Amino acid sequence: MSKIKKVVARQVYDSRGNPTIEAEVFSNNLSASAICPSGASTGTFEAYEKRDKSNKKYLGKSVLIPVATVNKLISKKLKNQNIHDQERIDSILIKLDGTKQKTKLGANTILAVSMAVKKLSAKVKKIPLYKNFIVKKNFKLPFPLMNIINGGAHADNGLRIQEFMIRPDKAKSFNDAVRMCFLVINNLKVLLKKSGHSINVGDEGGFAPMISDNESALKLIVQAIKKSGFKNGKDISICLDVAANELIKKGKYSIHSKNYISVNQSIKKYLQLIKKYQIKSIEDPFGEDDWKAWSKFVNETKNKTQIIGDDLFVTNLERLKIGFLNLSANSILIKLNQIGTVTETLEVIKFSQLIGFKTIISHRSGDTEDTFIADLAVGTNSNQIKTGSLARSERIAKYNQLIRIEENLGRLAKMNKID
Ligand code: 2PG
Ligand code: MG
Repeated sequence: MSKIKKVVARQVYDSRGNPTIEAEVFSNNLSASAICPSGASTGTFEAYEKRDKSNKKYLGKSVLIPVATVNKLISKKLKNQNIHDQERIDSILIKLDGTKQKTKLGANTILAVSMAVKKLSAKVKKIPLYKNFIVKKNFKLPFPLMNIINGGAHADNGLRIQEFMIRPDKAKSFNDAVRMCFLVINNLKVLLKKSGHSINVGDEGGFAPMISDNESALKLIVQAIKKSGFKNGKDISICLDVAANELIKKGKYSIHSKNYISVNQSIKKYLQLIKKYQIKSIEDPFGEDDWKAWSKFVNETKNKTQIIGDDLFVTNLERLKIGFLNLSANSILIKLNQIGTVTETLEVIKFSQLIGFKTIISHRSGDTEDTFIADLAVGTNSNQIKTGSLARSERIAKYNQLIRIEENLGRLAKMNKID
């Protein structure tokens, strides 16, 4: 048995330049570290991200209290625990916190340790990280949901929808999937330049041109897909993350323009967009508490469009069960820091797959060089991964790791299935 010797934490920085926590777990002769990411469009029901609010030196954004919590408290509590007993270690962390949303220690504090434990366990076993989750054989590579235009809280261009993505449905391998997206992104760049738009990128590496209406963005993407020699809706599909939590006022939504309209009118407009632009997947089409609107929408799409709950489910089993009973969605976005431990994340993934919900592993808009989620996607046979554009190293790092995993699997490597 390999025992934990100590845990050390430090403050490092994320892709937005904000402080975040890195934990390093030590056994006798090995160590592994992990860094916690951070969101911008966060759901109310997410686990709590703890920062030193009163530390003016860091504008209240430092994580020196979480760092001290690991160094002084968590390290002692985890000493001599079996590095391979993730469930026990996570339950010690959960108990130590004792609150529903991990407000005492902070989900960021706990998660950095939890992920580092998983990584060290793989290192000790001398296996790649992706082989240390649920799947033991027949590993499948996820389809990338690649972000190509940023709006909403991830850019300052006034676009209502937060993420415009492409999914290379006809890709034969992960390498091929990235190549297909690479072509579309490069063609989109040319189109943007030609039409006088900026090619600057947003938080997740997608372009952030000064376009404020959704349909103009969609039209550009359709053109780029065509220019790349692909069929929209067949070879490559357009997918959206609306992040509608940011666009709600008194039960009405300003998704489709600055005007607030009813749920029914919003659904009608969605259905038109789905048809016109062959949209295959929509994440967070309505607010995090608007269960009825979600159910109505799923029903109206005849369950043919992938409807993903992000802020709705917040990787939380209780909320997922409500969504399942009400048929509010058919897929779930998985973000480790929404719930705070690896064990709880795996429980949610297992349950989702049991009830037939697709699992889509996701980065955060404030991410880091940590590639844990790439391995998690393969190690759970998750159908898709959402990890930004082919720009910004914190996003590319995940794609590159998936390319390495595909190579590591060799002839056994298979893509997941998009139906
Ligand atoms: C989302 C995520 C990631 P954030 O809404 O799905 O793309 O954004 O991390 O800002 O919540
Ligand atoms: Mg989202």
